[in-house]
Amino acid sequence: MHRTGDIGSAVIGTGFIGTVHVEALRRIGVPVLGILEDTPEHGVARAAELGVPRAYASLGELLADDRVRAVHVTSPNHLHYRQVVEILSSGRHVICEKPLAMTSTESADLVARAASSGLVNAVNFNIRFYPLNQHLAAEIAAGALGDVRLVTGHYLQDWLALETDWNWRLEPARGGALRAVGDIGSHFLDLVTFLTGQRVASVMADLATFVPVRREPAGPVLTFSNERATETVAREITTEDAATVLLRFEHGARGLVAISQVSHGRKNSLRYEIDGSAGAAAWESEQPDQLWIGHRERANEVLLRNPALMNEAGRAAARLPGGHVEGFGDTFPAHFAAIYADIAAGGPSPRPAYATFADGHDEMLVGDAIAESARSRRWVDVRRDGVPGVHEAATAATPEGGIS
Ligand code: SOE
Repeated sequence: MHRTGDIGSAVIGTGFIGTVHVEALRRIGVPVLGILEDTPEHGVARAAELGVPRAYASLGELLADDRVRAVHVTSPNHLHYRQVVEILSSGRHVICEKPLAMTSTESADLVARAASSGLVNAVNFNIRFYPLNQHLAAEIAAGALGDVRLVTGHYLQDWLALETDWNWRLEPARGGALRAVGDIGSHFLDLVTFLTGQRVASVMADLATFVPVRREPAGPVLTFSNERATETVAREITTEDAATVLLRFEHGARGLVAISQVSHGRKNSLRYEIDGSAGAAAWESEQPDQLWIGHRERANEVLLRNPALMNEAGRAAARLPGGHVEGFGDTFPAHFAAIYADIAAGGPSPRPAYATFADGHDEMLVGDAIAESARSRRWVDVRRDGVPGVHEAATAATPEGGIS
């Protein structure tokens, strides 16, 4: 058993989310020994800005640093697979951003490699780690809502609402064949699976591209950037701006979710409502310190996040007393504390609260079913039998990997 302070880490990619990783690692006392960027020069500049001791010039150089025991992968999606393969082969624990890979063939391979390595493997579905979500998952498992019947909700953002909004996620070759579904729909689906304990069994999906042509700026653009480029090029868009999906869960629950990156005014709004036979619960990521609890025969309640009023799982994820609002950035130290406890112990625990590669792969399979359903305009079962997804076939057939 190591102390987390003795486990050296490195972070690949220091955009919006990679920076949150670096800050969260510091908050739990894990040394960030270095970073890797797209070019050595960019790496040196970002290491100086973030106060990180070293910028590695390549993944090979990073993995040659024996003090690094865990690597965080926050690079664009198309790099995840090959970087994670190298990291696992070098015997390092790995925390990868979602989606885990570009296709479910890749993600299945990563699951197999991680399992045979015995190393800790995690996917950054951080939303599980809002303390009230940890609390609610344990309450539902203990029967507080009775049998789960209905799961409804949305994940809406507006940062890609305008034709001048641009990001690498819009390009199928870098972001994947599914965009809104892969980037944020995957968070919703992972979260409700975690909360209810039920995986998605079948889907009926409709995908829409409302902005078919966008203006790509001459230079790179950070996620959520407000900068407007003067020189742009027209680009045809084949990935979805929005999706509506009907869901059937494995133990009979039904669901409905709207996913969009073009909803004006919604910055980062994930909302769910879970109706059970004995009660209901609802939560919204833009007011994350409040959990609504619905009753039929007495007044409804609102639980304000408070370690003194939550169960053990909720308390473990909370870092501040009640009334001191915790948010997005606070889910990362809570998430990483759970992952690094396993790293300190030497390997994955039997049922981790964090999402493993197996969970990340499962979201890829649900994505395959969503793509197939939208294309064929019918209900599609999630294939967990190892058959390559239609999503896979689509990516192979068209170099752009586009779906309409
Ligand atoms: C962009 O849509 C994004 O940064 C996602 O990639 C993250 O996973 C989400 O947490 C916030 O929005």
